[in-house]
Amino acid sequence: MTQDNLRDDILHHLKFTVGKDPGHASSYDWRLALSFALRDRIVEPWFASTRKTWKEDRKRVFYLSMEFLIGRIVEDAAINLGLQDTARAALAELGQDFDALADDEPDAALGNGGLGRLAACYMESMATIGCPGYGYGIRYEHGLFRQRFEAGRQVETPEDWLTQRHPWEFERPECAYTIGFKGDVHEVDGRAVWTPGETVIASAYDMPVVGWQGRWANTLRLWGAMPTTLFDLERFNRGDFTAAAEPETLARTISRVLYPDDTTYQGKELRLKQEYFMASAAIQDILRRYLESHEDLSQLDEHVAIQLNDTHPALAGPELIRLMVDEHAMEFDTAMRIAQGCLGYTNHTLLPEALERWSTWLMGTVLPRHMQIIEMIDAAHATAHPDRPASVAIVRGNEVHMGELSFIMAHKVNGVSALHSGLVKSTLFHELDALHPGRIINVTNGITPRRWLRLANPGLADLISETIGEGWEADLDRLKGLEPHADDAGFLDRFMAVKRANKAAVSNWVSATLGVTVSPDAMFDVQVKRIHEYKRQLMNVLETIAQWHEIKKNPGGDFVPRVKVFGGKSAPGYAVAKEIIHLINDVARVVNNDPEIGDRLKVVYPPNYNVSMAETLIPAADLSEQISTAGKEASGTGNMKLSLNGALTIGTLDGANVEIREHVGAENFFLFGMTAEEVVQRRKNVNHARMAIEANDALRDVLQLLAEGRFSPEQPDRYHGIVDRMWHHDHYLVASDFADYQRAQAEVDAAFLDRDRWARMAALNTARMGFFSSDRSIRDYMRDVWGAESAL
Ligand code: GPU
Repeated sequence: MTQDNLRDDILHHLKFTVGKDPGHASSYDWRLALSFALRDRIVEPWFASTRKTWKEDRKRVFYLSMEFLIGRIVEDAAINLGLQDTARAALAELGQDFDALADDEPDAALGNGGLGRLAACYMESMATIGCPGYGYGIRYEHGLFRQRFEAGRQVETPEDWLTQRHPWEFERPECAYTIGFKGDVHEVDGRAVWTPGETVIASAYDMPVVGWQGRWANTLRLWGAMPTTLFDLERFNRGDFTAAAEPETLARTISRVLYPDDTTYQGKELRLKQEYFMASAAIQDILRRYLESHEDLSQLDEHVAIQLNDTHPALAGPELIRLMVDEHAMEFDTAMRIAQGCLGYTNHTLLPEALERWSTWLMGTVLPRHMQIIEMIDAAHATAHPDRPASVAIVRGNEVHMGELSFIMAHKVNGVSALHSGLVKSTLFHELDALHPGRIINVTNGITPRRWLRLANPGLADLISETIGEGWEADLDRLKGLEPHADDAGFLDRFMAVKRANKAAVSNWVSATLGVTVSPDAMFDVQVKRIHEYKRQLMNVLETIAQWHEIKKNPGGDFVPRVKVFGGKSAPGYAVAKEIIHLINDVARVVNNDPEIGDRLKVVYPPNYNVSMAETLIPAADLSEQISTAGKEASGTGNMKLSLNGALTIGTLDGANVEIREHVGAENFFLFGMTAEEVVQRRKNVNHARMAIEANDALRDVLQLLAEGRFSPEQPDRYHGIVDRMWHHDHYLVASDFADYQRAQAEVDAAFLDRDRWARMAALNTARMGFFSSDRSIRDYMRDVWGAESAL
């Protein structure tokens, strides 16, 4: 019955929404028709959820983020609606293959990496739990760039997901707000009046986000920028067509592209405008909705929680105060108290180069009224805390510090792992913490098991359901029920057979797309994440070279066969990260074409790592590389996805690795490297790198090989920069951690040789990862930050 209904609906949409008849429909047309048919089934729960929230006047959560790294939608929606098998069967009747259609969908890549993917997992978990929530972001026309390799170098090309029809969004042109920039501020009857010099329109596009089993659905509202005046008719009539279109072009620029930087900050005017554009549209929308059913704003903080995903949306604070004071005639102090009651701030990094600050000149020019309000916030804080040190001022050294602004505007500030939150308290916001004890808390990140296990790894998901029963997807602690089976040879065989099948699929794909043959029996050793010095892909590739060198010196020796898998993009302007990409590709070329090496070592680096590629690679991983310099990775979330899918981790005591190790057990985790405190101590020795290199023959040989150009014969000096930095500016302590990394890698080899032991360790990883469900994270936020309750 449901299958017949769905089939009929697909046909109906193919004809009346897509405008094609089955005989002439392409797989693109079929995917659209399928998407519309599934979307129809979300609309009812979506309306019901919204009605319930309003009727009961529940506290609502607004999650403000410059990034939502959603990935593909159709399969996720089908799974959460419980319609995947039905859709597969209905499509088969129509001669279509569900998986092929789903694979054809472009990723919604409106984010860079961890921060954006976290926002997407959180939206899905809020919908699963029934937390009344809205996501607010920007509808970028171009998401994260596409990555190609040309002779081993990263080349970026624009991403253009919106050239295809986007069936999951509802355009809401009637829901639009004016966003001002620049201009000046005058006083009229004792009140500030801001007359913007430029204005654009923020226009809403809504996507329903449906939770597990379709019991609840929330809205992700993305803003597109539109011109206030379409074009200059006078210039058009004079024949100056390009100039006539100028206002439109300028306005649309604001939502044109996602900034491709991950954890680095650049003080660009357009970025500031994007941030304010999103924050202002969100706050105007929140206030409009609230005032539809409330007299005034005096109780706003009892009904509204606004979460800042890092400082990028921090102008929401000053914007909220501006609207309350300038438009609603509220006293500044009252407005400040209410805004603080609403706002929460999540910090995602300690890296100084990532901390946002804007010159007072730029802020004062682009947002003159907000600059005044920021100074008022700062002054109010100084008055309330006359003993406060100058170093906590929001405005200092001619810059506006967005971290301090966010901290002072929020009633709760959180880090994203236990270690990170501790460091936020003891280092980054040490002085503010002393003034506001209890404000900083921890909410350890999480991942949605619907996408990262049920969807990505159906073989393992089915095995789990058969073993412990259905329903673990929404109650991930139930994976604990697998523990007793970690001593059951039959279960472990099936567990490893699933892994083997996932590896075989990746091996076929690698051979088809990269032309490299890899054996599914080799260990799949995976490092997938943005390329960054602190994440130390360099250490991994140097160890790869050391391994190659070992085999060359002992060509008849026994080695545990490994496939080193890398995936990830570099920010386009990050020269050092791009050198590392080039090196990985050069090493891959030499190693993979060396007949003496054979299957004992392969290096693969498929280009354009994204959410969809993660869904393919993660279920096939044996080993998860989480090797950042301790104290630098705020949390990591790929570490969780890999461990949940039965990969063992080789990792440092950094970010959430610490908690993963506690949960899966130290005996099921390959630990190495310095602690965060040891890192700080070690750097005080100015000769740390030289001493470590001189004490390690293998590392010295590797650097020598690089210096000689063994991996770049056409340009022997290509890696002199890397070698020089290793000896003299090894800020991320690759050299100092290298020997211990090698020691841990040897232990990994030994464990892998003992297949039964490995299988047991892997299964225990899966069994003990329940804590890292994003459902748990969202419940933490609801209880500790938002004061919100489930409506289910
Ligand atoms: N992160 Br700040 C990003 O992906 N982008 C950013 O701009 C900033 C942080 C990451 C952290 O590096 C990572 O450790 C963390 O797991 C993730 O945010 C989500 O909290």
